[in-house]
Formats: sequence, structure tokens, C-alpha cells
Amino acid sequence: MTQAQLIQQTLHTLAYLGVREVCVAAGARNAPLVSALLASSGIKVWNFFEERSAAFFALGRIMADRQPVAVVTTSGTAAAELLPATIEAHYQNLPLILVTADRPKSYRGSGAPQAIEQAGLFGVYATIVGDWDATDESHEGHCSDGPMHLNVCLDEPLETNVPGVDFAAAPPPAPSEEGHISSLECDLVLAAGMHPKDATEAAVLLARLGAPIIAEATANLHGFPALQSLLIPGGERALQSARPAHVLRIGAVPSWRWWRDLEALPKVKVTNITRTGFSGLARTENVETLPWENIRSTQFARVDPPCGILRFEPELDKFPESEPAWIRKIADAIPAGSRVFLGNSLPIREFNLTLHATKPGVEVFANRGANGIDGLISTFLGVSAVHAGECWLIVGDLSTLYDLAAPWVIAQMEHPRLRIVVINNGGGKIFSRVASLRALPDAARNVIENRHALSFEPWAELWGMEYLHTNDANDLADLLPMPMVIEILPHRLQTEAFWTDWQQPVIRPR
Ligand SMILES: Cc1ncc(C[n+]2csc(CCOP(=O)(O)OP(=O)(O)O)c2C)c(N)n1
Repeated sequence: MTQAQLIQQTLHTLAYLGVREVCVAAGARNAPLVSALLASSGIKVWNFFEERSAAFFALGRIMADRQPVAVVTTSGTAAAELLPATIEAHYQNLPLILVTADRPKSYRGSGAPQAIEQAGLFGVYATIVGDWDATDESHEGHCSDGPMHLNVCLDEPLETNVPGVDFAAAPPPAPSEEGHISSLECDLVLAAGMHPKDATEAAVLLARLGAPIIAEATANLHGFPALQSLLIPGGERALQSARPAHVLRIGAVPSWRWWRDLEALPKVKVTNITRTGFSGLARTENVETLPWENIRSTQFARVDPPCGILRFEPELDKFPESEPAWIRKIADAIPAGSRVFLGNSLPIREFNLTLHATKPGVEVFANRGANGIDGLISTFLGVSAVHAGECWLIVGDLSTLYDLAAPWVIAQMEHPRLRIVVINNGGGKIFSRVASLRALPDAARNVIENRHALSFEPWAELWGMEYLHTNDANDLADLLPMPMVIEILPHRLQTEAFWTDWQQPVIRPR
């Protein structure tokens, strides 16, 4: 097979996998692929100078539109930069397609320049589609769940005049819609991480079921009037009072500590309905994991007596400058029709804690596959890239420092009404909430928390974003329609006081 045929074969495979968007980070080795993509029709090309952002951005595009997206790298460590996003895609079971240009197979193990062991680079995290070089004729494309890796060996001379293909000509892959409908009972529902379309389906089942629901913001259930009386506020604190016999978890693995504690409660039955295939628990006793299609079952029933869960609302007025109170103020400022992305660590937990309702059309996303604090801004930008409304990211300061190159792609977006809200509490403050770490001497906590006094204003300036540092929530209304960094410095002592108050043990009424 000639190099031109190999390039075309690769592009046709992407087309048949349903890829209509691709993120490229160019080098010399992948230039034949990049130039053929640019000569193609029916494909949107986003360009990046570094691969880690490209891959997380692609992940965000998949999360928003639920279509496969490819990322194309050159050879060497460029390919390795895709690993964190690939792991996240694996645990979210999302079709991130990795196309890595490689030197010919004969270079493997040689230590020659920019030749690393790319075949199988992503281990268990990606299905390998062939190991292609110009002599390999077996190039069967097939669609699978989760990430896929196409390693494409290209020899010199590199051909940069290969004609493109028409991606729109490929038929869209048939959706897999199979599942077995089972019957089950439950007395408590935990919901997290659902695409808004899935949330609409789940809401029908949950309204019929009538069991109490503890839902994270990313479940996208808080906008349904039929669920208002079932949704219990208070998250972790409300869960402390629950004595369920049978938990139904739908969507992603919840971020609540209580979910982790379920490991030690083997008598509590857990039924998972999820697109990821992961149970989210190490224990297997009394745990079943069903495919998403079971959400349409009519065989569900609520267990009586109910699990006795109590309602808690955080008393934010007592600590108005605390971090949770700020999160509530930000949530209230987010207009209808916005997309929201919640950073890991404290932002997602505090948003869930203070959540009471969402405005119409607000959609919430997060990376809860592997819970990384890397790539969050890039994933947010992918989720936001073609959204016409406002897009809000709430993210910690260390998480922001992790992804400083992310805004590169903003210049390619049509409606970048972005609000990147950095909750700058001067380091990884989640660790100050862990009792064993709080007991450490200050010098050790300094290292663990990576305390700092950095400001994000120069970063905003570097990327031409507006910058707002505010102590007044009124400043969050009617923001200019442009990319913006909003830096919030919550009050440290009020935040500590809030948590002390909130962690008081739950007293159950007789
Ligand atoms: C890639 C990665 N590295 C390290 C961690 C471990 N980790 C979890 S939270 C956290 C600190 C987060 O700090 P920040 O983003 O400032 O948020 P805060 O906790 O202050 O809200 C770290 C390092 C992780 N989850 N992911």
C-alpha cells in the first residue's frame, strides 16, 4: 500500500467511525495526515500547538455532542501527551479516537530520534485498531465503546499532497441500543453525570418511581418540575441520615464521600444504570450494573418503608464570604440557557452542596471519570466550543495552573461567551478538609497544599481575556459577551467556620 493510500484509508476509517470533528497538533511526521484532513470536506478541524489540550478539548466536544472526535498527533512524546484525556475518556466510556503518526516499524526499540514505542502506548485505556504501516493491508475500521488508537507508520518522503475525502459521504454508524430490561426495587436514588438528553429520559422513570433523589448538578435533573418534591437538598449531610435498603445509582459515579463508604455496607443493595459499564464500587456483593437502556423499564418499584432521609439546606447567610456561599452566588448569577462545567476537587462538591434549583436550559458537565484536576479548562472549552449561550467554568487555582495553555483554541470559537471563574483559595484547599492532613505541621501542609499567592490577571492578559477580580456578586450580572476570567478570593476564616458548622453530626428526629 502506498503512503497516499494509507492516509486515505485512515481518513475513511475515521469517517466510518462517525468522526466529523478532529483536533490536530501538527509536527512533521503527521503533516501528511493534517494536510489531507485540511483538504477534506465534511470535517471540522481544530488546531493546537500541544497535544494534551487538544485531547481534553476533543473529550469536551464528545461530552457535549455525543459524537466521536479524533485527535491527531505527530510521533514521540507528542503521542504520550494524550494519555490523561484517554484515561478520562475510558472511564466515561467516550469515543475519543487517537491517531498517532509514527516512524516505520523498523525503528522500534532503536532509540532513533522521535521514535518511541507507540504501538500499544495507551495500554488498557484504548482499543487498538491495527498497527498500520505502508505494507500492512488489514485495515478494518470498527466502532467500539471508549477510546480507540490508530497508530499510523509513515516513512519518508512524507507526502503532503494526498487528496482529502468527503467525511459526509460515510453513513453514520448504527447506534447500539441493546439492554435487558430488569425489574428492581429501590428506596433511594443517587444521580450524577448525565448528558441532558439522558437526564430527560431518566426524569420520566424517577417521577414514576417516587423515591427520594440525591442528585449532583451534573445529573441535570434540577430543572424538572415533576422531580422538585423528590430532590433532597443537602447532599453529603442529608446522606448521613439515610438508611437505605436498596440504592439505585444512575449516570456517573457520584462524588459524595457516602458513595465510597458504601463499600463497607455490603447489605445495602446497589443497582447501577450507567453508560460507562463501571460499577464505581470495588465490592461485588449485592451490586449489579445494568446498561443504560434499562432506564426505560416499567418494572421499577419503590421500597417501603422509605429510607428516612432528612433535608438539609446550608446556612450560607451566616458565612456570606465563605467559599460555599460564593459558589451559591456564582450559581445564582449563571443565566438560563448556559452551559456549566464544574472543576474537580472543591468546586464540584461545593456546587453540589449549595445546589437548590437550576434555571431553564442550564446544562452541567464535569470530568468525573478519573477525577483529575488536569485538562479541566480544555475540556470546558470543548464542551463550550459551539454553544451560543454563556459558558461558565468554576475551577480551583491549582487546576487552573495545570491547564494554562488551554485558551489557545478560543480564537477559533465563534461565540466565546466564556466565564472562567477561578476560586483562588491559594492552593489545594481540599486537603485542609481531610482530618489526618489537617493534623500535620504547617511546613508539611504547605507542601501538600502547594500554598501560593499567585494572581491570574497576567494569565488573562496573555490570552486577551477580560479580567475581573471582585468581592461583590452584583458584578457577576450582565457580563460583557466575551471571554472573561473572574477571580474570586473567598474568606478563609469564614470558610473554615462554615465547614465546622456544616459538619455537625446529623441528629435524627424521633
Ligand atoms: C492530575 C491530578 N493530580 C493530582 C490530583 C490530586 N488532587 C486532588 S484535588 C487537588 C488540589 C486541587 O486544588 P485546586 O484546584 O486549587 O482546588 P481546591 O481544592 O483548592 O478547590 C489535587 C492536587 C488530581 N486529582 N489530579
